Amino acid sequence: MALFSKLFAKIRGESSSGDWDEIRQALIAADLGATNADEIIEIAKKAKSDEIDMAIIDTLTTWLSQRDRNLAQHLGRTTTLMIVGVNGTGKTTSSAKLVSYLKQEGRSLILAAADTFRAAAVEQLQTWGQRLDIEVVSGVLSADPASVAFDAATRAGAGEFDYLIIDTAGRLHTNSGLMDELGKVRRVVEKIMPIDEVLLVVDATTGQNGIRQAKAFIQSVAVTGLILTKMDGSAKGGVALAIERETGVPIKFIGTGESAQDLELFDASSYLRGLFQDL
Ligand SMILES: Nc1nc2c(ncn2[C@@H]2O[C@H](COP(=O)(O)OP(=O)(O)O)[C@@H](O)[C@H]2O)c(=O)[nH]1
Ligand SMILES: [Mg+2]
Repeated sequence: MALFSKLFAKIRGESSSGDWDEIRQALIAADLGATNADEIIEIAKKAKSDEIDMAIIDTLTTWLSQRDRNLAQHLGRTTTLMIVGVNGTGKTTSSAKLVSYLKQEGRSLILAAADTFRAAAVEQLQTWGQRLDIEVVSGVLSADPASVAFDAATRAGAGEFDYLIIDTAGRLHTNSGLMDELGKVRRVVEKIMPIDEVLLVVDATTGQNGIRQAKAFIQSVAVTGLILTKMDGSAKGGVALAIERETGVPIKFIGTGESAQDLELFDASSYLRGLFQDL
């Protein structure tokens, strides 16, 4: 990512080309956001030349979420994860990736296909279920998503599964009817068992727009963590910093491709180090 390499080249006098404005543009182009880019440049200008790296790292560290990045895990009962977000961000794929990740950790799982709006959505999750050898609870087309989630929770509770993952339909935060529906799914499941995580899936390639969506989403749903997808398609490392600063919600995983293995735990310190590589 080397987001800050250009900045350091200038600060160290290694680059004659490029003025502050050019550096600012580079930071903004990396999806850091204009305000954040300006703050970084102010810090760089003010710090002593041999202390600039540390000054910037200190600041960036305070921008990252301080909340727990570990995925919830409850021994002795099923841990339930609800996957939410805007259409096409990668919710269904991320659900499958979480299955793959948790299976490798030795956990037993069950999936709920609570995106009942499109037949293709249910089929997509069922195909993943077959590939990963995991039971998928689904309803008829246009079934009430809450009833599918309820059935899945009932099944999970009876079957001693470690995890239940509920994949939901894409929705815009501006559609209050659909946002209310998420609340209903939650209430119905919680008649049987608590929902331990609400994971919001955000497409990293949508940059500042994705951040705006996330902010609005987080205001109406109690999101506990983020999955930042399509990081393979985005060389713009700034979005992870910007989204955590804006929302305070920790990124728990990043998606790095379309296959079930393309999921990584978000490691904040190696992410920060990556921004400073290739100097
Ligand atoms: N390159 C890449 N593609 C992804 C990633 N996650 C999801 N996708 C693709 O994004 C598209 C939408 O994914 P899907 O899971 O159906 O999104 P949903 O509508 O939120 O359920 C599909 O073509 C996925 O293969 C990722 O991390 N990297
Ligand atoms: Mg989907």
